[in-house]
Amino acid sequence: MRNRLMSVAAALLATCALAGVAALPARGADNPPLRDLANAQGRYYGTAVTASKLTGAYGDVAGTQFDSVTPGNEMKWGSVEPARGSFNWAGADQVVAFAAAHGQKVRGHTLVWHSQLPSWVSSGTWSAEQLRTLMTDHIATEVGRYQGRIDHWDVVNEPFNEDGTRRQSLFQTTLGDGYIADALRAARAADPAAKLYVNDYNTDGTGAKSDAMYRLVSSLRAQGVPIDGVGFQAHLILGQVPSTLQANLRRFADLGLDVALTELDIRMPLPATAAQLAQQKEEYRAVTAACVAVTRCRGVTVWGFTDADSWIPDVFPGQGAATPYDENLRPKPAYDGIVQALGGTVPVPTTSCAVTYTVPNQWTGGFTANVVVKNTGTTPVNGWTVGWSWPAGQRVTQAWSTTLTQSGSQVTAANASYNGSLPAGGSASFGFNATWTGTNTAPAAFTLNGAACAP
Ligand code: 9MR
Repeated sequence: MRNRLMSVAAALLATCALAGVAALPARGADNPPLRDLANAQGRYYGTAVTASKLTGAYGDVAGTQFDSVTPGNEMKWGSVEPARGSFNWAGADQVVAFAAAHGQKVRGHTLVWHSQLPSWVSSGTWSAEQLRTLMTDHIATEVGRYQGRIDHWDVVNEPFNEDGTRRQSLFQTTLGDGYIADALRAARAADPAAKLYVNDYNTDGTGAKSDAMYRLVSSLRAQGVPIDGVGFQAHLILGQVPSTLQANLRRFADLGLDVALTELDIRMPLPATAAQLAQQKEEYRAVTAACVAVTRCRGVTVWGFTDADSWIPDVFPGQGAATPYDENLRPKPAYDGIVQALGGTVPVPTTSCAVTYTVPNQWTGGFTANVVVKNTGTTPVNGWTVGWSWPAGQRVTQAWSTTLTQSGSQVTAANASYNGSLPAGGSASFGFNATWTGTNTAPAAFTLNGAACAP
């Protein structure tokens, strides 16, 4: 049944005085720091740090935004005992003192690892008994030194190959499978309060390597070996975040173990484009949200918070931009993604526009709408998309003077070839037919080129 001509069923005029996004507060400026947002979710948010940089702006961000720090290199065996019996604790001490001064947890990283060993260990010739004693003495010395001051220890790092077999490290080849249990027992003896983890990369989603970790920690638990948690490094690639991440964390948590994302970064080819950084935001959001969704996920650590202090460009030439802050310590879109996953809100960019949405015709099950978008700013807009969300299940069936796409309730109308330019004060119109049921409530707000039309 065709019914009345509706005058202006809904007219929305939104204007704002200032063009573009320049009037917004800087990203992150008006939010609580990540650590507060994370704490409200019962999580920590941490970062790897470089001890020698913990002053000035770098130190400010590290100390205010994060409530856990991991020394990127300073606690590795090669750093703390470069020559046998000759110790250098300066960097490790600095990180632990920084954490104490800023009310932060510390992830101790890492005690037993095939890499960054001092050459006197890696190139020595050892019997099993000799190496086991060296390993357990090393653990006793380092864990003992910081007893009571380290919350989580990555006791064993990267024990697996990609196919789930054991990595043929010095420890594995000399001591056999049992070295992991021995290391965990030595760590427990040296600091009974610290949470003891096994940590690896490419175990973030399900697969052969993750299954191997699952079997390992299940069997350690069954044997009563002291293990508290599993660390998932999460060195990820843009566009390749494992879809099974959350389910994978959950299956480990279901063993009665803590889990944590311990070295998160998301790398991309350089130079980074706005579209890549926007995708990275969504991926940081999703990864952080996976930890929030799993009760026993204790927290997330990013592997360096700034692109200026990331290992990626050195190891993957031509790639980078992997962290939530740029090289000048400005928060990137990824930062907003983390904020959103932790339940915070991010400022919505606004632009100078007015959108009028009228419904001249409505009948049972259908309606016609006209939309006029006006550039109320002082800068010409060349090429536009107008976006809105429909609150009541409406669906477009046909459109004119625009290319219109709908995904769920989300509608995006792009300019046609002939109406794409909006000079200052200029406008364009388009229209469509759509279906409706229940109520035909008009959209509450519109965007122009992704930014809200706001007064
Ligand atoms: O960030 C660390 C970098 O500065 C070192 O050069 C590198 C040497 O291997 O180790 C980096 O940290 C690694 C971490 O200790 C274990 N997981 C992989 C990390 C990136 O290589």
